Amino acid sequence: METDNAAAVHVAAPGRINLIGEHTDYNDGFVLPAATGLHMQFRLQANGSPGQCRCFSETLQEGVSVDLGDLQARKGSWANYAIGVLHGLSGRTGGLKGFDARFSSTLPAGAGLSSSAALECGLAFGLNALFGLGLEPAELIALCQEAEHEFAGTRCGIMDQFAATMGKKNHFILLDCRSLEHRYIPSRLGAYRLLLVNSRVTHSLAGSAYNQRRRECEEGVRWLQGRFSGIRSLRDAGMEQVESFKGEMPERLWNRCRYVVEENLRVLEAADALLASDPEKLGGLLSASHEGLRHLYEVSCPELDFLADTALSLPGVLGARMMGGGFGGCTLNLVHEDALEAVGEELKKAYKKGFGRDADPFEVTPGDGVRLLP
Ligand code: GAF
Repeated sequence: METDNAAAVHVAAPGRINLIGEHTDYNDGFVLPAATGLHMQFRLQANGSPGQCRCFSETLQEGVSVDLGDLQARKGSWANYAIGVLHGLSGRTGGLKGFDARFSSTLPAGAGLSSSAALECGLAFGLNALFGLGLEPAELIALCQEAEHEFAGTRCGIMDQFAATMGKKNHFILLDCRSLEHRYIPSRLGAYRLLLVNSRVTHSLAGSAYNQRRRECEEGVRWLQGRFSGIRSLRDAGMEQVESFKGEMPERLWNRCRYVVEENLRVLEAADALLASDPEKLGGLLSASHEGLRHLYEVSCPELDFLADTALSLPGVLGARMMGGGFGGCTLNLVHEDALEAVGEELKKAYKKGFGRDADPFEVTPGDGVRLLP
């Protein structure tokens, strides 16, 4: 029932990279992400029905049909990201109607570049434009995060949806995840570039381990609140306060708290290093972040550790770390421009030898957030 004369809206929605600040967003802390140049593309058109919504993924060659009157989660389906967005939009506005959407992607799925945020943000932004719903970016970001929580079952922070929506070419976003105040920091890396290496590993445990880390942080906060006032989340804790629980708090919890407090400090230092165009300093912070994620927060995996360790042993590499939620996906490497190709090749060779798998290295630069295409 697609009407020929209904205007179509075209949208590009990027994924996200994160320079530093992993698992700090849901602790009300700081992050330093950017949108990627790689993105999903959407074509959206009203179909004249009151509530029949059809979404077709050209990449998966698979479509779903959803009725606005019956927005229920579907077990294990990518449709949940779309259903969650429709739920969020229809709870906030009265103007949503039936539509047909087609989308395709240049974002590698399962690589930890948040293709889910790209899908949510692209659909929300596109439908807001198509039906003139009048929602502000902050509302779109919030409803996309809710879609993840309530329909996909991941209690994620705000970073991915914020970066996918608010990204700016050649800039990182220093984001305070409590106030959502943010500042764009130019990507001044001198002669260095960012090389992502896709481990092509995805662990099925990732979702449940993610939610478990979040619960552990909440438990850590309850311990801290028993002794100190003014602590709403781990963002409010200082290292001396965490230190005072050493040997008292279960070690696992203490490690989680220590990691988050230290990572928040690293984000602020990294922003300063970027502003000062000091890649050496930045590289050290990236590698320290990896060590924390590996030993204290325990969200890395042998493949990511191997890729980060190997990268650091190569000439021209200033820093390397796992990126995103963990248990697979990509490492992020700060590499001299003259060594970019050699480092990629060496990592591919070593990874094949060590794990029998193909690693996929590619350069990334910060891109623009979700936008309309002509
Ligand atoms: C995932 C989540 F979606 C983000 O909110 C963030 O917590 C990240 O993991 C870890 O930093 O991408």
